[in-house]
Amino acid sequence: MEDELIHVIASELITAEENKQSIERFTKHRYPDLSVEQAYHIQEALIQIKRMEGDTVVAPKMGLTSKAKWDQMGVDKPIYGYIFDSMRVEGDIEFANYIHPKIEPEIGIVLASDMQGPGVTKEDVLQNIKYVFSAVEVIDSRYTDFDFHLGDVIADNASSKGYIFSKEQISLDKIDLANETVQVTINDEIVAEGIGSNVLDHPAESIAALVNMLGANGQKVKKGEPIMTGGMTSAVLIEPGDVIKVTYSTLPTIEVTVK
Ligand code: OOG
Ligand code: MG
Repeated sequence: MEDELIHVIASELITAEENKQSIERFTKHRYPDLSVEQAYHIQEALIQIKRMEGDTVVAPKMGLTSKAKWDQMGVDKPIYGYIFDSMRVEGDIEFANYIHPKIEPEIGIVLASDMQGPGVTKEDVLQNIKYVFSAVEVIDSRYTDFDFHLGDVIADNASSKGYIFSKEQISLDKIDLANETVQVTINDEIVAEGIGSNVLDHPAESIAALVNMLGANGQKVKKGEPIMTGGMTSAVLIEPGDVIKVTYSTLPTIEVTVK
């Protein structure tokens, strides 16, 4: 795929985000053969545009790491994207900033030292965890009705748009990552429930997958980056007025309202 075309697609995604106007997935008519490799080139171009506009990358993130998400989205491979400084949600979730926001409960991990793949295992990651935190991701696909194929969602930076992190840092000896449970309520009604092992059997496996995917491009995962390991449940649409409560078995509870 030519550089110019990569840039055109990245720009269309940025425009959709800025105008809060969803677009048709590229694989539907225009680029039915969009490959994973091409899609990551588009994602890189999109990240570059955001950087040039003055935004800062906070961390990579993993996506599509649980069967719940695969079944919901019709896609069955883990992917990565990036979160930016401007995406941090402070106070309420402002509905007007999004096209059609959904929330996901996630386990976050910070590494103690840099890691580079290939060949990194879950065990390697478990030896190198600085601390764990709880997260709520607010995803907002730029595609109409969240209708996308793998290439589309990779190009779209894995639907990244918002995130809330717990302030407390939990040390690894205080938590059993695979058995950590989560319950999401909206207006006191249970809307989703999950467990850490939903995430590629173990959230540390998700970090290993990230390290190995980035390693294939000669990139590291850096110490200190707050990395979301992927939704533990299917994602839930939210609406103005919703009071969201995400309760974990060990990690800090996160509560937020949609305005
Ligand atoms: C892709 C979002 C991927 C996750 O945690 O699975 C992601 C989507 O479902 O729109 O962030
Ligand atoms: Mg996510």
